[in-house]
Amino acid sequence: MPERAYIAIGSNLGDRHAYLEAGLKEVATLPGTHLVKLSHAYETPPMGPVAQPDFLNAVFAIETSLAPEPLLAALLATEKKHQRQRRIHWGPRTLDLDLLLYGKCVIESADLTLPHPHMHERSFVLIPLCEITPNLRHPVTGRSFAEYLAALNGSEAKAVGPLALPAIP
Ligand code: PH2
Ligand code: MG
Ligand code: MG
Repeated sequence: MPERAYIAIGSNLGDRHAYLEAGLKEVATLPGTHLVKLSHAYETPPMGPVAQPDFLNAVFAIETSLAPEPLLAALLATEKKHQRQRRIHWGPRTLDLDLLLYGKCVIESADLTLPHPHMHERSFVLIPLCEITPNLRHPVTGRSFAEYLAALNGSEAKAVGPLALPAIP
């Protein structure tokens, strides 16, 4: 049975818009996969301890018949293809693809934690997520992501326009 998965995409190096569109297209055209929802791109100040350029962030939903682990492997392979280098933890990156949710799956393995353990703390994830699915709830806590977003203060993110949709084959 295909499942709906939510993915956060981000970039803060080089042509950020082009990296987001390339990453989106590659994920949306994986085998057994299609795009169902896509947020605007948002310009967001860097969160965390590393001083670095502003990010472009977005969230999209796919329907996929890939299982969570092969989907994660495909996301990491796509990051790698786009010159993603893992030198600084939480440092600048050309392309970041984070698996947020896979249906209502709860997984805690060495490589994969679902739901994403920090998604409900990050306005750069919650703002685009709530744009595309305002009523979605956290599968473990049952709390809506809109409530998590409302509880954050200083949630700064500016919508900076649409991303080009990949051609649907
Ligand atoms: N990603 C990080 C660290 N900080 N800040 C913003 N605004 N957007 C991100 O995607 C982001 C971040 C590590 O993945
Ligand atoms: Mg990541
Ligand atoms: Mg990330």
